[in-house]
Amino acid sequence: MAIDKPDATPSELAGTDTLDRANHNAKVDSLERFRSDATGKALRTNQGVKISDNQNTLRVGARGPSLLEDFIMREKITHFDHERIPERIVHARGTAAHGYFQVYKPLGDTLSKAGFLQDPAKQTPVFVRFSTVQGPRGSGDTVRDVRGFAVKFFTEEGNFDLVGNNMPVFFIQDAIKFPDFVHAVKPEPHNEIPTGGSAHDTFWDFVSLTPESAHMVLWTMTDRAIPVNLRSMQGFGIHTFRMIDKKGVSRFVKFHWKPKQGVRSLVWDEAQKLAGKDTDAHRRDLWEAIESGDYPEWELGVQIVEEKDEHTFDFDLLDPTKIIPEELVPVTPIGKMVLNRNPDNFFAETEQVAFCPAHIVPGIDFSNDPLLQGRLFSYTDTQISRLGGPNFHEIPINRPLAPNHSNQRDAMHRQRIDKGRASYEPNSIDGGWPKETPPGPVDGGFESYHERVDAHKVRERSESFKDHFSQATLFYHSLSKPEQEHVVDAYSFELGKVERQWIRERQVKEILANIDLDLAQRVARKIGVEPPTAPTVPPKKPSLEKSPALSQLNLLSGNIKGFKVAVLIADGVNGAEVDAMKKALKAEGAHVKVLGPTAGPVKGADGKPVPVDGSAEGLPSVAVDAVFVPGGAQSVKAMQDDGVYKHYLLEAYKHLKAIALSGEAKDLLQAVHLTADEGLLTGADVKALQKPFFAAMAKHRVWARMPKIKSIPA
Ligand code: HDE
Repeated sequence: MAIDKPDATPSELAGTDTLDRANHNAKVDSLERFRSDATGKALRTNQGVKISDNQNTLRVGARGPSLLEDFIMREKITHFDHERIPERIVHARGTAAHGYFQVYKPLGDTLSKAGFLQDPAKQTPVFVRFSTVQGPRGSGDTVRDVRGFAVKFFTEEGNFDLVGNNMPVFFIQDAIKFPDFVHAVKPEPHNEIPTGGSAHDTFWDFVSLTPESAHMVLWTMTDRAIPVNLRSMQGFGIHTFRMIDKKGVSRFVKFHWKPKQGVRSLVWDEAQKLAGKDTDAHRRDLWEAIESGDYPEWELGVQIVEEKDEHTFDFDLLDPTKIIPEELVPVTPIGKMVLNRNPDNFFAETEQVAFCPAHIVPGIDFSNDPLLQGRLFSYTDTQISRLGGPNFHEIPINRPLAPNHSNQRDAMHRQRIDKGRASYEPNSIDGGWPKETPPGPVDGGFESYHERVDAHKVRERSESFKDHFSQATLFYHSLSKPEQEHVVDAYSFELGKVERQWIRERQVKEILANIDLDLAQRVARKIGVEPPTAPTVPPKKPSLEKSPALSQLNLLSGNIKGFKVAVLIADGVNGAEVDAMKKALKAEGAHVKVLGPTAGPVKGADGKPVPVDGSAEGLPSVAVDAVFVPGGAQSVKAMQDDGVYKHYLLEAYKHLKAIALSGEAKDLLQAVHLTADEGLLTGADVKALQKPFFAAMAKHRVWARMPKIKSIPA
C-alpha cells in the first residue's frame, strides 16, 4: 500500500536552513504507523551525551585528517561493526508474530494439570516463529523445504515451547545423526550451492543411504514443502510427549496445529518464480494479513494414547519417523491460537527468540523418543554461541512472564542486578529463599513422570524402529492423483539435479521401489535410470490402506477467507464492476489487489479515476490465488494488446487458478487462446460470476485443467 509522505526531498530533510522541520515532522507523525519510541527525544550517544552534529566526523580543518578523539564517530562505527550475530545453524530464515492461546475447556481431570490448560476465559500470550530449514537468513521463502513451526507459550507457570514443524515426521530416528543429516542437506561445502534447496548430491547421497529417512523425504517431495503461505500450514510436535493430569495419570500425546484457513500449497513452477519475484513472499503475506486485521488462527489438537495402549500399534510411538494415523487415534481439539500482532523489531524479537523443546511446564513431560532426548540438550547449547552466553533468557522476548528467581549468577550479558549475599541453597542468611515448591495438582513444582526404566546401557536401536517403508507407502497411497503427480515431478526434478548416477539409482531402487513400485518406475524413466522391477525389502502388510486425513485436498477450509485476488484493470474499465467485485470479495474475507498498467490510478469508462493497489508487473500472478477481469470495452482492448496482461492470465491458468472474466473481458479468451473451463469463467456481470468464481476458488486449484498443462499418464 502506498503511504503518502509530505513533500520534502532528502536534501531538504538533511538541511537545516530552509525547511520548516517542526512542520514536516508533525506531518510525518500523523502518517507513520510504526513509530519509534525516540519521538520527541534528543539524539544521544550510548552513554547519554546529547549529540550536536551527526553529519561530520571531527577533523583537522574542513579538508584535513579525522581525529581518533572523535568518540561519537567511533562509538557509532564500533557498534555498527558488531550489529550481526551468528544466524541459526538450521532454521535461519524465519518470521514471527505475537498472539494468544485459549483452551476450550479445563483439562486438569482428563489430560493435563498445566495451568494454561484450565481456564477457557484465559488468553495465554504466545510468540510464534515460522522458518525454513536449509537456507541462510536472506534466502527465499518459497523454496522446497520443511517449515519450522515454533510456539512459545508465556504461561503463568513458566514458558512452554512447542518447537515443531509443518510435517508430522522427521528424517532420522536418533539425535546423533542430526549433524550428518544437516551437513548433507546444507549447501555443499566447496561452492556453497544450492541455497535453500535439497536438489543436490550430498543430500540424496545421505538419504539414499539412510532408509529411515524415506517417509520424511516423501513428505518433502509433496506440496507440503511449498506452502502457499504460512497461514495455511499444519503444525506438528512430531515426537510423542506425555501429559500428566491432576491425579498424576500420564498419557502419551502427539500435538497437531490445524489452520482455520485450510491447508494449501503452491505449485512448483509458481514456488520457483515467486522465490525470485518476491523473496519475502511468506513473511510479507503473514505481516500484511495481521496488519489488515485478518488474524490467522489454528486449532491445537492432541492424539491421546493411554499408557496401557503404548504397544498396540504396528510402529513404535517413540519413533519420530512415524505418525499415528488419525483414523486410528482421532485428533481431539483442545484450544485455539490467534496471531494478532506483528513484532516491533525483527532483530530484537524474531532473531533473538530462543526456543527449546526442554522448556516445559508441570503437566507436560517428555517421552523417550531418542530424537527428542537429543534436542533437549541441543537448543540451549546452541543459544550460548548464537546469543553470546547463558543469560539469553533475560532478552525481553525470551523472558518468562512467571517470576524466575534462582541462584544462577553472573555470566556474559547479565541484565538482572541480583541483590543479597546468599546465591546458594540451602542458606540461612536470606531465610532460605528462594525455596523449592513440592509438586502438586495445582501450581506445584515440576516433577518428572516416575517412569520405570529397567534395561542395559546399550548403543542400539529397538527392533520396533526397523520398518522404514510401510508408512511412506500409506502416505503415498493416501494422496490424491494430482498430489501424486506432484510427488513424481518433485523426485524427478531433485534427482535430475544429482550428478552422480549411482546416487540416483540407489534412491530409486533401494528407497522408492520399497515405497511404491510404480512411483519408482516413473521417476526412474524421468531421470535416466533403469526402472526397478521389484522392491528390495519384502513389503509389510499394511494395517491401513489409506489415511484420508493425509491428503491436503481433504483439508481445505471450504471458503475463500484470506485468499488474495487480483483485479486487472486498464483505462476505460467499468469502475462499478471493480467496486462490486471488491465488495463481494471483502464480504467473504478475501484480500483484493486492484492492478493497473502502472502504479498510478486508472481512468474509468465514466471518466472517474479508479484507484489501484499497484501494477500488474509489481504484483505478478504467482503472488495471488485468483484473477478477476472486469468489463469495459476500452480496458479489455488495451489488455488484448498487452503482453503483461496476457502473460498474467496465461500464467494464472497454467498454475490452475480460478479466473473470472466479466462482460467484454470474455474477449480476452481469444487473445490468449484459451477456452472456458470449470475455473475459467465468463459471465455478463459480477452478480452472475460471483458464486461460481468463489466456488472455484474455494477448491484452491482447477485440478481438471491439469491434463491440459502437461501430459499425464493414465
Ligand atoms: Fe531443531 N534445532 N533440531 N528440530 N528446530 C534448531 O536451535 C536440533 C528437530 C526446529 O524458530 C536449533 O535455536 C537437533 C526436529 C525448529 O528459532 C538447533 C535435532 C524438529 C527450529 C536444533 C533437531 C525441529 C529448530 C538451531 C535432532 C521438529 C527453529 C537454532 C535431534 C519437531 C526454532 C536453534 C526457531 C532449531 C537442533 C531436530 C524443529 C541447532 C539436534 C525433529 C522449528 O539447536
